[in-house]
Amino acid sequence: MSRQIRVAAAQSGPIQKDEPRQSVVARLTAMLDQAADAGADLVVFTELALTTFFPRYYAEDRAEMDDWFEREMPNAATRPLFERAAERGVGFYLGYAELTPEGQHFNTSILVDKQGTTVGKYRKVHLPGHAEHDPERAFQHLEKRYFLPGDLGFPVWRTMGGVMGMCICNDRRWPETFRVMGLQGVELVMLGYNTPSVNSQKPGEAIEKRTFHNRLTLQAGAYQNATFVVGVAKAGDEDGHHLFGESCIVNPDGEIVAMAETEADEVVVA
Ligand code: CDV
Repeated sequence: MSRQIRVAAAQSGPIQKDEPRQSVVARLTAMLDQAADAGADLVVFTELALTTFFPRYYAEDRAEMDDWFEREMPNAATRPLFERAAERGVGFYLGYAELTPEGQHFNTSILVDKQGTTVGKYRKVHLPGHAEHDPERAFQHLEKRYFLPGDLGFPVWRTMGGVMGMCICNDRRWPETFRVMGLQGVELVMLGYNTPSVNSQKPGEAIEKRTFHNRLTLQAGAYQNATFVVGVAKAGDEDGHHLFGESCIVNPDGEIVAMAETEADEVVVA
């Protein structure tokens, strides 16, 4: 039986430190509308899609960072996105920083179906960076300080006409991420990323090598597991720190079938 799902990669342009959640959600909702107008069934947003990439900032007291986290989902700020998606009959993947009622912090993504019901949750397993301030680096990347490693594994969900999987950014660099989902018959893997254009420990590394590694991991993950992969960036300059774009949709032959051309909010569909 042939099945067709139209998927949109909704790349975010930069989010500055003081941009309120409401404004970010309005940007995401506008992209969701654009995707729905193009006939999309499913929209993939990025990692930590509601805020700037805050792990670049150091706080001695970790509790000072709790404002970047969501205590419930949906919440007052994000409800308009959930409502619009349900109105338009579009599912979505959304990355955000999760603070649980037990006080645990995770780098999380959720999968919401076309009725607006959250059907899946994933918590990032491969946390890059470091836990203590590191003066030797060109800039900080403190994911290991602010997040716990994900405790949900790499499940797949049978929803919206396919077998769906989720992962987040650095996860793409480990083959087992894709393989564990591949062994469960995954057909579409969604991944949001915030990847600095500069290597904080090797500032001379060419951007071409970094974007090559992005495409290499997404394309290999797709081909080796006969799955579609949707990789979605937050791109552009955040507070002087550049993140590369190149959000793309890869088919099970490992070919890129759609790619963003800008470093701004941009929707590409396949
Ligand atoms: N957000 C990330 O996980 N970023 C990493 C960087 C630090 C290498 C990545 O794999 O893109």
